[in-house]
Amino acid sequence: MENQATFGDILVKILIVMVLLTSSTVFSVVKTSTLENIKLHKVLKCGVSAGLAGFSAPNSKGKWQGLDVDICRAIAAAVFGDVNKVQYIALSAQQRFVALQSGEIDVLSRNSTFTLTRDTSLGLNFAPVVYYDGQGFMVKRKDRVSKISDLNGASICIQQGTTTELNLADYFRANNLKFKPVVFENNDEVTQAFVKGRCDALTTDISGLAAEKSKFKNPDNYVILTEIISKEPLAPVVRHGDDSWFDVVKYVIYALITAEEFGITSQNIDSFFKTKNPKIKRFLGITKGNGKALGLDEKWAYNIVKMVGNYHEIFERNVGKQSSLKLERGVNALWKNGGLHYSPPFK
Ligand SMILES: N[C@@H](CCC(=O)N[C@@H](CS)C(=O)NCC(=O)O)C(=O)O
Repeated sequence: MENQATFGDILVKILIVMVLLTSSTVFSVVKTSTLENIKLHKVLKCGVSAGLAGFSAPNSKGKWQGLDVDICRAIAAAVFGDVNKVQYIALSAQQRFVALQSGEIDVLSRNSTFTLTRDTSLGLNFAPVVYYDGQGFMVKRKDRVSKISDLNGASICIQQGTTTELNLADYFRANNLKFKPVVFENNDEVTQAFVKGRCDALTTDISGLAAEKSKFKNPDNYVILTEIISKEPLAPVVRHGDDSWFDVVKYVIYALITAEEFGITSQNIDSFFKTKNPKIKRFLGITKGNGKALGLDEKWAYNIVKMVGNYHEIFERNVGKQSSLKLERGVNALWKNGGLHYSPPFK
């Protein structure tokens, strides 16, 4: 009997602890809702690269610009109807995920590759890809290197805390090639070392190589090799544990793609208010529901496109034809044009 009572007591205690744990989890989720917190503080804290032309860099007036910056602006347009309510926090490759995990930033929009380890062990969630990339190599034209195998035994400059390091080691090992890594913490150091001849080649995402090349005084003295050694799907990132916020960031990106699919741009969006197309009416918030489902104003998608543009506009002005990087749409075209960008339906 005594034993039974003790067992019963333990059971009751376990149940109490379980109830307490469950309710404290519920409370902590409620307390730390990212969207509510952002609305309360009237600012979105967006982690970006310190200076990566085309993706995120302050212009001569100190105003942040680039494809990754436009993602922050689009989120702010959706949440506040105001693209300026963003605080940009410049982060090195090493610092970026800790800043997100610790709550220093609400979202990381910093040319970060979606990988299994980051998605799981680091406790992060990747939003849809905003730029499909791959790792490449830049060399000096005078060195007459035309393919990666010409770099056997070469010294290669790379940035710490990136996917670049492992890709490089994997590729050279798999192809029986030797190399000497020359590693630095930040981008400027890597590029300067390459320019000053401390290494024979510079390796990173092709977009990063194009960004650095666009800043050189004599870009024609440098060549980006055509071979690509990895997949680098670059995507914004949020912390595990707040699905609603993850949804908001996801659908902001999908809204950019959907707008391009519908042919809606920042310039022509107002002409769509007369549309009879039920899908477009839902997208613009004329037919209500999508805003409420996300915890946003019904005009959230309208505000994004009106204030920031659709994916095509963002791509072209920052990294495409209208920019100094001059990158092709390539795999970054819409699915219906042979590319990879695809949005689920807005219904
Ligand atoms: N996509 C890769 C590389 C990201 C990365 O940090 N690349 C460097 C070289 S392009 C960079 O953005 N540097 C800019 C900076 O440190 O401000 C990753 O997620 O690890």
